[in-house]
Amino acid sequence: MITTAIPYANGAPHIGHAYERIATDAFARFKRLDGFDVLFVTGMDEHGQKMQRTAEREGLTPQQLADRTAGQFQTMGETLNALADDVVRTTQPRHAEAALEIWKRMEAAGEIYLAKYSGWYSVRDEAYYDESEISEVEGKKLAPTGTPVEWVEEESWFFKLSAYQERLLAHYEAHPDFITPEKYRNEIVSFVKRGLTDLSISRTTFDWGIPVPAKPETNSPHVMYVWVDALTNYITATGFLTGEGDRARFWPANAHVIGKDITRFHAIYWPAFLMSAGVPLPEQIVVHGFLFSRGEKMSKSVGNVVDPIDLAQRYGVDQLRYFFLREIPFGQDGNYSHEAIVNRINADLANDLGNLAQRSLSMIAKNCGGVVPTPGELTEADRALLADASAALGKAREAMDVYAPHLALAELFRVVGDANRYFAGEEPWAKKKTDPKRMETILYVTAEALRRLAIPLQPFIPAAASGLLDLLGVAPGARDFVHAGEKDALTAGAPLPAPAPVFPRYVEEGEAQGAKN
Ligand code: ME8
Repeated sequence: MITTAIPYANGAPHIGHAYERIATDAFARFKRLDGFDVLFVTGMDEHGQKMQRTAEREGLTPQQLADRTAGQFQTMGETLNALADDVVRTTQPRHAEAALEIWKRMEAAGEIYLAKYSGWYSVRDEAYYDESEISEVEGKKLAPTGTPVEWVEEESWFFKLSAYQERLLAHYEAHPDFITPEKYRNEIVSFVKRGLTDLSISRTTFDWGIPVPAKPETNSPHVMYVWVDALTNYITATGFLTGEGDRARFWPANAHVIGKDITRFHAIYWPAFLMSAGVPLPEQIVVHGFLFSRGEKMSKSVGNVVDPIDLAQRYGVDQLRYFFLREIPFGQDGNYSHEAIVNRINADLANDLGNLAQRSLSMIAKNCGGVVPTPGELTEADRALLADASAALGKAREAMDVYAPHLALAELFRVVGDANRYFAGEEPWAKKKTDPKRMETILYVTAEALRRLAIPLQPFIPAAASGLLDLLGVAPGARDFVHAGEKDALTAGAPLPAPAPVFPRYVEEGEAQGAKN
C-alpha cells in the first residue's frame, strides 16, 4: 500500500501536487509489474478553517468548493496517467466513521483530555506553533514557515503527545528507514529530542469538520483538528478500523509519500495517534523535496503558478513524467524550466530511446519482411548488450526499493546509450549487402535489448513504453517484470506491426520541424 498526501481542497492542483502524484504512481506501477498486489491511494483534504474561509471568499459552501477541487484533481490524475485505486475524500461518510473510531480508541486509552488552548495558530498551515517559534516582521506575527499566525483561545480536547517522546525515539531507532531520506529523519529525531508538548486536537470557533462526540463537560460543539481528520484518510481507504470492504490486509501501509513541509505531522503526530489507538504503524514516511520554477517559490502574487495540465499538454505526459523522475534526485528540491524540460526530452527520449527504436524497427520492416529477424550465432558484444539490458532491471529495482527513481532511470538510460553505441558501431546498414545474416543478428539483438528495457520503463513512461512493446509485438500478458529475461525473448519470424515514431523531438515554436535532425 502506497499513498500520496491528500491535497487541501481549497485550490487547484499545482506542479507540486503533480510531482507527488507522478512519483507515487511510478512506485505503485513498479511494484505491480514486479508481481505485488498493490493498493495506491490518494485523497482530498476537505475540512478545516482554511477551506471554510476560502469558500466564504469565493461565495461557495465549503462542500461546493470541495466538489469543484476534487473534480480538478480527478482531471489531473487522468491527464497524468496517474489514477489511484481509491480517492478518499474526508467529507465521505466512510471517512467520518474511521476518524471517529480512531478518536474513540485514543480516548479509551485515556490519552485525550479537555483543557483550554491559548496560543498561535496558522490557518494557512493548519498548524499550532510554540511562542518560541514565532517571529515578528513589520508588526506581523509569523510562523517559521512564513505564514501569518493568529492568537487562539478556546476550549479544546488535547492529545497526550508529551507522553510519546521516548516511544517515538525508540521507534525511529528500531526502524532506521522509518523516515527517508536520512536528512528528514535527522530533523525529526532532533525535534522530538527537544521534547513534545500535548497537542490541541479539536476546535470550537468554526464548524467545518468532523464533529467530536458531545460530552456533558464541554461548553460548545467541537470539530476534530483537521490533521487528526486528514491523517486518518490513510486508514479509511483500507477499512481496517471499520471492517468495511476487503482491503484491511493492506494495512499497515508500506509508504506514505509526502512533501518536506509536512514531516512533523506524518512522522510525529501520526505514529503517536496510531500507537495510542493500538494500530500498527506504516512502514515508511517517504519525503520528497519542493519544486521551484527557476529557483523561485511558486506563488500567486509572483504569477509563476503553473497548471500541470498545461505542462502535460505542451510537452507530453510521458515527457513530463520522465523529466520529473529523472531530473530531480528524489528527496531533494528541484527546479523546472522550459530549457531543462526540452533538453531532457530531446537528449534522452528523442535522440537516445526514440531514435534507436525508430532506426532499428524501420530497418527490420524494410529488410526483414516485417517480422522479428532471425539471429545467427551471438558475438561477445551481442551477449554483453543483452546481459546489460537484463541487469538494468535488477539495478532499477534496487533503486526503486530505496525510492530513488532518478537512479533507476539513470541506469536504464545508461543501457539505452550503450545500445545506441552498439547499433552505431555494428553498422547493420553496411552489413545489408556484405553479410545479411549478421545484419539480422544485429537487428534482433537491438530489438530484444529494447524489449528488455521497455518492460522496466513502463512505470515511468507508461504510454510510450507500452507503445514500444506494441511495436516489438510483445503480447499484453507478457509485459510484467518476470517476462523481462531471456526465456521470453522475441521469437524469430513473429510478425511485427508497421513501425511508428516513439518519441518525437520537441520543436520550439518557429523552429522548422526536423531542422536539427
Ligand atoms: O499539505 N513542490 O496539502 P497541500 C513539491 N492537506 N511538493 C509540494 C509543493 C511543491 N512546491 N507544494 C506542496 C497538505 N507540495 C495537507 C496534507 S496529508 C494527510 C494532508 C506537496 O495541498 C506537499 O508537501 O498543501 C504535500 O505532500 C502535497 O503537496 C499536498 O500539499
